[in-house]
Amino acid sequence: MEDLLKKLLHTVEMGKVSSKSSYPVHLKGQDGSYELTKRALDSGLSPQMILNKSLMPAMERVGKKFSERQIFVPQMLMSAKAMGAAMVQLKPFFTSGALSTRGTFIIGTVKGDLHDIGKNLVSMIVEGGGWSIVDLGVDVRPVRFLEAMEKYPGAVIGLSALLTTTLDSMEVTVAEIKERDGKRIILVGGAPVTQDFCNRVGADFYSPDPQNALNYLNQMITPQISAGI
Ligand code: B1M
Repeated sequence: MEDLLKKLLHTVEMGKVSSKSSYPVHLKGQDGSYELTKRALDSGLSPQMILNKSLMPAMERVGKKFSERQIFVPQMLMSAKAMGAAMVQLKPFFTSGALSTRGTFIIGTVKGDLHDIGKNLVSMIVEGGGWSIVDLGVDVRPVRFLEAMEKYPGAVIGLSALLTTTLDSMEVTVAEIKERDGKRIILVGGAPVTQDFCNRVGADFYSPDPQNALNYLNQMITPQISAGI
């Protein structure tokens, strides 16, 4: 089991998507993250363990190597693709429990930011917790959040950002949403986001990870459920 998790970590770090992909050359013909994740699930490893022991550490390593200029954007992109292929296998495990809709969650990565792996994880886990997801994608201009909030009254809005430079964009988005509807609940997250930032820009909740985001959403509706609303 331990070997399989290590192999998957290495495979994502190297950017090997599936057995058919020819990149990277030294792993040609071998299984990619798509097959290895399936094998890990088939052998009884939990999706959470696969995320914690292989996929997230792989992204950490990729980020570190990028900072140290050992790799460049194309390699980082291939690792992201390998991570995405692994997430395709994990998705049914996170989302299959959703029988009822507790509410609607609009989520997107803010303008200028193309990172979507964290956002997709949050979507999967919140969806698995029984929420309907409206995923606006990446590089989302504030006006698109405003359009979505008109279309889904009462929906909670989630903003993701991975770049320190797009924190400004998140701040503008929060301001525009609050200007349109001061009561609209906004949840913010992503690596450079902090509780201080959340407080400063006037968002309602900061979550460092998907599970906290789901807990917050669920505790928000609990009083309504217990009041029979
Ligand atoms: Co980018 N990148 N990248 N990148 N990239 C980082 C973020 C970076 C830290 C790498 C580094 O230098 N060490 C760095 C940012 C530095 C900074 O701003 N401080 C960086 C940079 C510089 C860049 C470019 C500028 C590089 C360039 O072009 N020169 C460029 C920017 C493009 C753009 O967005 N405009 C760029 C591009 C890319 C790729 C496209 C190649 C690719 C993204 C592909 C994709 O997402 N489809 C990529 C990748 C893969 C990374 C790293 C390696 C991995 C990111 C990731 O997916 N992590 C990243 C380094 C790192 O994170 N260690 C890096 C795994 C993911 C599960 O974690 O997204 O943090 P994360 O999400 C977490 C939490 O943050 C939280 O939950 C998730 C699960 O725990 N969370 C939320 C996230 N959103 C949330 C929302 C919530 C709640 C919680 O509520 C709404």
